[in-house]
Amino acid sequence: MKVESITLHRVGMPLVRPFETSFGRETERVVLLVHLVTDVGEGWGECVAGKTPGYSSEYVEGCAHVIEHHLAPLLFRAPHVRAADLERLFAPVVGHRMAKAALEAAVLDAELRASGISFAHYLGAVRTEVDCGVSVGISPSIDELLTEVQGYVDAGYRRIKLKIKPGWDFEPVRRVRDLLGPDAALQVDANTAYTREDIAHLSRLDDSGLLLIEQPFDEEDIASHVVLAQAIETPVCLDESIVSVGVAIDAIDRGATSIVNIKPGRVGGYLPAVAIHDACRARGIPVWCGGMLETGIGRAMNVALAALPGFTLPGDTSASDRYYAEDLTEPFVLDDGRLAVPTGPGSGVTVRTELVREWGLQPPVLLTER
Ligand code: SMG
Ligand code: MG
Repeated sequence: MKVESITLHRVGMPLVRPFETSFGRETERVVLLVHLVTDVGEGWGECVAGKTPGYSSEYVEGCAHVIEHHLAPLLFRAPHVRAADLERLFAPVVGHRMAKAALEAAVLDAELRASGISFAHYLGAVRTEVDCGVSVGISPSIDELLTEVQGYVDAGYRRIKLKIKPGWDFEPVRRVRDLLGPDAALQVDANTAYTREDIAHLSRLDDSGLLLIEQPFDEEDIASHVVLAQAIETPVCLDESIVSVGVAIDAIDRGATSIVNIKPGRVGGYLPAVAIHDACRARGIPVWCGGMLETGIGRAMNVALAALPGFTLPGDTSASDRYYAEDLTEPFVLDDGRLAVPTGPGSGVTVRTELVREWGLQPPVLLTER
């Protein structure tokens, strides 16, 4: 297909409650959306970068800049664009995976809508619904944390993930374990808040029977994760570190990670995400689908990805109402702790363009071939 125009929308989405991690507290998500118009139809993609470079070096304005000045021109210049060719087409731009992933999602959406194929079918899904977990932020107090967790248990979530940081680890984790009982699926995510010196301290988490500990150390510090994995019983799972299939294989081979969090935005798109899934599956490494507070646009695609056979653990694929009172698409609603995988062409959801306009933080930017 030929890409005719790309419109960038910056949308402000109020969160139903603040979300606090080891690197900051958010009350609103600023979302960059890309809307592609092609000769065969339209597609939408969501960029997972945050407003600030807190989770990763990428952030909304950086992504918008690299799309406008470096990636969009490559798309406009290509006579025939196919999602499967994008990794090669975008190769002149180093890194910027979240920006590339947003465009890849929009290209895939347009391509699949035009051919009447769903994301799930195209990616290789084997399930019609996926088990859902929920990510619980750092709370002002343990009592408030327990109330929030109980609400998610009542809603039916099949796994709880707690954000941790130094000073907010064993005690909240132990109290949540007591609340949930010994058999409930519970895991923690440190978002790089610890260092190798904390290994003895982190080994105390073994008492809480966790499914895994996610990314305690710096994203570039694979070596310390190897040392941790040898020192504790709790499985180590990498998130931020896994930026490509090559890094995934290296981290697995070195024993740094025995479970992998796959986020399409972090790895450059859904096709690289499938490649990581395949590499993990070939090595007997379970994977699960991470989340970046996606609106229904990204959520629909993530749910399709989470239906692939290697996704054997519940993902951070929670319902729309975990973050948003109103979603930018039809809402994703939990049914017995699961979300249904969309079956319609492309992402299978319809973007509420009136809301995109109404919640726009600035006028949309239209890009065309110059
Ligand atoms: O979408 O439910 C979600 C968010 C899940 O905790 C979550 N994501 O490191 O895994 C992670 C964090 C990063 C989000 S910070 C913006
Ligand atoms: Mg994480």
